[in-house]
Amino acid sequence: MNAFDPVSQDLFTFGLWTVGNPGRDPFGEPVRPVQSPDRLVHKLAECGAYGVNLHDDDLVPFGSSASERDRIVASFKKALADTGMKVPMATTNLFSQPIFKDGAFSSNDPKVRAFALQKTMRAIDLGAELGATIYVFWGGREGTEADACRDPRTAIARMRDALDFLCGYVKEQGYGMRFALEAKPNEPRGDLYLPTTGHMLHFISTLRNHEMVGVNPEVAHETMAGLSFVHNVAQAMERDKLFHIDLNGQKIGRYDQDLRFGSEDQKGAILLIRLLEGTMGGKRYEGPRHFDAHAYRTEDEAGVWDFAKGCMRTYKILHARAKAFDSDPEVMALITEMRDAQIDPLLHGGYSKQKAQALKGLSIDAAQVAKRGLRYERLDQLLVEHLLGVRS
Ligand code: GCO
Ligand code: MN
Ligand code: MN
Repeated sequence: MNAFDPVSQDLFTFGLWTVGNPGRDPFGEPVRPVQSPDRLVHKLAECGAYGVNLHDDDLVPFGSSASERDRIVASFKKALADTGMKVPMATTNLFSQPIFKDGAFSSNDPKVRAFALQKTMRAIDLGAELGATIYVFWGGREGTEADACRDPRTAIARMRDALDFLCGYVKEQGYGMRFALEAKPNEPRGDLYLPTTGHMLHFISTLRNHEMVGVNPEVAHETMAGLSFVHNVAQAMERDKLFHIDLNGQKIGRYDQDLRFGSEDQKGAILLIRLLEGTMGGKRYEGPRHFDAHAYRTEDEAGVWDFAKGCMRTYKILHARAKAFDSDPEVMALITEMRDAQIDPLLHGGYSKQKAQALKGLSIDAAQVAKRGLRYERLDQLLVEHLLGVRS
């Protein structure tokens, strides 16, 4: 066993839809056979994962009878018990079925909105039965191409109605679940409502039960929007709103690639891990490290497990590199917080008349302050050298 081989305590999770992805894309047919959920659980456990997440339809095919559902769920529970695998997160598929072609919660048709609520309540029940404590909402089809079809304010208000209702449902059932909202700027719709984590954070603050709702940011999605993923995650963490995370890899300016974690933008990935693991200081993220990615379409089944192990190993390797970076004395000296006993107290704790007077009275030599070189070239080079493994 190698130090970077994953173990259950690392809290790595995969969606059934990720390692179960048969490689279908808009231009081509599947390239791999579909694996049963039970087999995926066994294989993930062998790879060292902690758990598995699912959409309702990943486990119980859409349209199954009640008895089929119970048989499938019982067999899946046995696979979980046999392997010790957990289901920390569950979600609803509100995008595959034709009824959701123009959205689910935001649809103009009340029947579609009711169907979406019905399907989500049942999927929440399934998640609760499997022990999930996080419930993700990704509005796959909540968007438009023909924007004149509805007032976007109405779409947002409908999504609020749905979430207010479902929070109430979870509370009444006593499930103790928390919701995590996942943003994406586009794909499969031309434009999706609430396109980034920042939009979600504001939307959450308008919900009746905002304390039980946080975010599930995804590397690929913020990168598609051209944003810094680490800044988005940090904004959520700063308010204890990072309830879940979707890790993967993505090139900027592309479709949603969902590549193996760390296969692109390794610098972004190490900065993210410094934040999540707290190697840079501050509170650590304690939730599951979930990979929402899939193997290249070139792969057979063996390649899928290479992919899964790769995601987890890269995470652990980058974690080790992040620790080394943050305990490097030269790095620590470069990023030591500057202190000023006279000024610091004036900058915290909000407004007071005295502070305003004191601030106005300070004499600061702007030209002198501006002269100082900040040595960020050296700092960033150190980060690159740690990343490349030439400094330990
Ligand atoms: C995507 C999304 C999905 C969601 C998943 C769980 O772009 O396809 O990232 O993979 O994360 O549906 O909500
Ligand atoms: Mn995702
Ligand atoms: Mn995605």
